[in-house]
Amino acid sequence: MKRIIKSLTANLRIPHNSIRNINKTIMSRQLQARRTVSVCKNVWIEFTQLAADYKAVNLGQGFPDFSPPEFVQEAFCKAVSGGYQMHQYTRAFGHPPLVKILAKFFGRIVGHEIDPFEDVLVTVGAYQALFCTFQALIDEGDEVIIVEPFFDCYQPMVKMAGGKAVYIPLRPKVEGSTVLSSGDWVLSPEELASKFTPRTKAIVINTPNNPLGKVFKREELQMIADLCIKHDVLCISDEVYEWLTYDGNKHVKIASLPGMWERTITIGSAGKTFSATGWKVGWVISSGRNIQHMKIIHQNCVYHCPTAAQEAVARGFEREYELFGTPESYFQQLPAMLHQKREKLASCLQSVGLQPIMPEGGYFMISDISSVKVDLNDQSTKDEPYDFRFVKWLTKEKGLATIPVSAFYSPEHSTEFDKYIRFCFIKEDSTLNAAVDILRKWGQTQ
Ligand code: IK2
Repeated sequence: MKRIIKSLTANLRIPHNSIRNINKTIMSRQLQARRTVSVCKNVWIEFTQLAADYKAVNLGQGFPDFSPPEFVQEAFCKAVSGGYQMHQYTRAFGHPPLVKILAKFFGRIVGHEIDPFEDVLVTVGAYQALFCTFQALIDEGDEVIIVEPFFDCYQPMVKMAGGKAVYIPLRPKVEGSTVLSSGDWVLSPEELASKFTPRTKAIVINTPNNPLGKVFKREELQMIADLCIKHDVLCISDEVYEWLTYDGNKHVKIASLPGMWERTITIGSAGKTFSATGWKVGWVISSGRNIQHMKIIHQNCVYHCPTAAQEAVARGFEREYELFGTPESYFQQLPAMLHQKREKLASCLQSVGLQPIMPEGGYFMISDISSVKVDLNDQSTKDEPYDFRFVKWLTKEKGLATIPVSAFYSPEHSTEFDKYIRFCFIKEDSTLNAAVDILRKWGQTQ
């Protein structure tokens, strides 16, 4: 290529740099597909790298820094040493033992018979479940209502499908007052109703919510369900933290409400369920009428998911099916363990004036930074939202990594919510203690 450019420039008597520049412009114009423009920034990539660069105590990204329970680890080891089949392709839309137990397990909870081969699709984590859902069901010009704060990938995924995101924020019940529980963040029924138009195709909810920790109550879900039925709209319900609820709060599946099975797409994650985020096993459960379209996206992007991980997750669910509701169930033990970690983090944040919003579920806690006085004089971040600057400062200057909460909001609402940061508490006690030490020391210097 270099030689061709040299000979061309010599013959035409023009500086060969300008040919190279023209060439570069043409290449970049051809290279980037329009759907990827404006969706290139990603909070996980940026802040995970920052935490690593500064070797910070990491309460940023949501993953446990401890191993999954023994029974799923053993199931995984057994799978990989169990013969050639576990190392080869399995059924494209889900390993048969896994789809069977998912159908049996969730059929009992939803109160609706679930067909393992028609109504379930196994995906590469909940991420791919979301991707298949948006690609399969959202068309050019469709409107998708997204409840804020929302897991950040909903926005680019709706955009890449050609849809238009319409946002509605959960707000503290009493404006201006200090609200201490995620349960006090609510939707305005009137505001929500006003977001539905003839172009609305779907609404996306996430319960328990990341980052807020809100667990939607039955009445709140009923209000959403009534609007979905009235306007013939789908509900995409991201329930990856479904087993993690505290203080007697109960996770309710919107698919279980009358008239909602046919129009709800429920998304789950083995990564969150069994504390094994690296396995990347997720699923979508819905009526086969909806799943059939997601299968088309799935077969044309990943085709199938790793067999051994699916086998291990199947064994995990089979065990949990038998132990359901007993103290031996991991779905009881994990929230009990996390409850203690939640208390430890909350009391530390309170003591240093970083007022936490107590999560009813999930494994994140957001905290109000508006009363903390720090000198954010880093010029390189001066055009960024306040919480982005704060988190960068905290990581670089104090060695503690967190996540800015405005990343979970649309551009139109992000400035209203840029005085919060998110802490992840599914961490070893030693990691939480290290974070507590940093916060206490910093508190003493204020
Ligand atoms: N949906 C929600 C609500 C999630 O929180 C996640 C994973 N998030 O973890 C990163 C973080 O918030 O720190 C997913 C979907 C994706 O799940 P999976 O890992 O199964 O793809």
